[in-house]
Amino acid sequence: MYKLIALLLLAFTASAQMPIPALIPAPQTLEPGTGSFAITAQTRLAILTPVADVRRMVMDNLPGIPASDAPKLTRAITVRLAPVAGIGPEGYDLVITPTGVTLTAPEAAGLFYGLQTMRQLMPVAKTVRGQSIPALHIRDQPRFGWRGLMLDVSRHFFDKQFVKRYIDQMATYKFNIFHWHLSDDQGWRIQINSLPKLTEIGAWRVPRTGSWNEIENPQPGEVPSYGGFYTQDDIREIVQYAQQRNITIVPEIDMPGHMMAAIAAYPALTCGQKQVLVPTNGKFYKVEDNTLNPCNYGTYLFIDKVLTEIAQLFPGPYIHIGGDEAYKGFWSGCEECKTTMTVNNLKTVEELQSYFIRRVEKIVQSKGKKLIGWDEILEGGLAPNATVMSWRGMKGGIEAAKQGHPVIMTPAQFCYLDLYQGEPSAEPSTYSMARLSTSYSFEPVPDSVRADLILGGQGNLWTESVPNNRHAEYMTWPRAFAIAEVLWSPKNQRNWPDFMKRVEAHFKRFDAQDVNYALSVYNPIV
Ligand code: TNX
Repeated sequence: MYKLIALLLLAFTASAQMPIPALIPAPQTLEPGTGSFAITAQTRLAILTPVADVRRMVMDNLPGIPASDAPKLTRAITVRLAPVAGIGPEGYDLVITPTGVTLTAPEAAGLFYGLQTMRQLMPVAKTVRGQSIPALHIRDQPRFGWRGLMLDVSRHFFDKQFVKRYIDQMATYKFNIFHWHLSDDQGWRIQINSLPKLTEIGAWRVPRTGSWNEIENPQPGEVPSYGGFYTQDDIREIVQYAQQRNITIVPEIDMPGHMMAAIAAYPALTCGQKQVLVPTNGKFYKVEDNTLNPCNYGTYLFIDKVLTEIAQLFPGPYIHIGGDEAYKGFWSGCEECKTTMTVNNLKTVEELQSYFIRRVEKIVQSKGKKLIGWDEILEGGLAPNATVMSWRGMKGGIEAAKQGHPVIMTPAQFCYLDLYQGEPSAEPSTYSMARLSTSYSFEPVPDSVRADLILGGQGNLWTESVPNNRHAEYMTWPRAFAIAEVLWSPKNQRNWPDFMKRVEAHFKRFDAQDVNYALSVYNPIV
């Protein structure tokens, strides 16, 4: 009798409709099935590809389930590399029934994302075995090929372990670009063997009080007390770590402005050749001290050396050269620049900046890479093959697309992760506002431009006021959930109330993983 009841109960749970799972980003299509698939000690992985890297990737993402090459497996999780009609390289098809799971994708990237979806279907637990996943059929692929997050490691340094953890979180939410802002005024963070002072001097700063004058005149006995950098071995390790998670790293070396750390190490890079120190965050420093001299051959030799090593370290196709907020006014008072402008018939400092970026583009291309810059590189004329990252709203991106250039949309009001996300008096100090609901309403493709030129978008975490790991996570999540969904899921499926329910479920996952996030979404603006 009891056996019969138990059997009936089992049959009932197996056939009951499970709730629609809280997936972020939402998949392209999801048809709920009946019942669920239980992962038991008997479950085996049938990986139908001989490619060793792919087999390892599958096993890493479903740890504890043994792979088997036995020809007839029952109740198996079958993973196949095979074409699926209508599904591109990052897409996948996932069928879950009570008797088996089949994940099919045309490429390893799609399998990886199918596995991320499977992991999200499981409540967070240390082991995969023992979990049940709901029966369903998902066909999924991203809306955009560029789904990025940017981390500024100059204004505050984030170590290798943190960067890997950040990359893990990104991969879970199907981001595929990690834009690594490796240099800025407040610190140079990547070892360059041919220019050792960049990290011996440029990676370290002395906290100061007072005005910029004191920064120019160091006091004897002061020692650097804040800083850090990645060795080239660290970089190679992180590049490989990201590659295993379908994440391409886009390194950024910001020039000609935002260069004070490099200038502190090599003062000859500026017109005045003045000795400066690596500045601290929030302290006054003269911006004209942070700008390279675009009119001296030595500057281009320096850039060539840096980009030679950058190109060797990062296998991805792009190098980001910054280009934002350069203090160009200073150049018109520089004797060398007066000559350069006359000889090259450059009428304005904007044209001089464009001359600089064009020369840098030639260097980037000589290393086999493509140039990306912030939207200021439009001023004075775009370099011929540049990709533009639009941050001052969408207008720079629209203008670049009209000129036929590829664009990444990252307008500050939707995509900046360093801004307030709730009532400022209840939040860590920063400036301006980007609510979760605002980030969720971001639409990367404006009317009036060729949609194929909009590669995608990204969230940017600037860290002037983000001093540590927990704070970086707090600023990133949940806004990066919204950006992940904007960049992956179909536009017409966006649904704020449903998204908020799923955000709640993912907060619980983060609690279990000890990842920090902001609850400020509940915090009304007064
Ligand atoms: C502008 S966005 C900057 C950064 C700052 C950021 C602060 C951009 C290309 N430049 O240098 O960190 O604002 O939100």
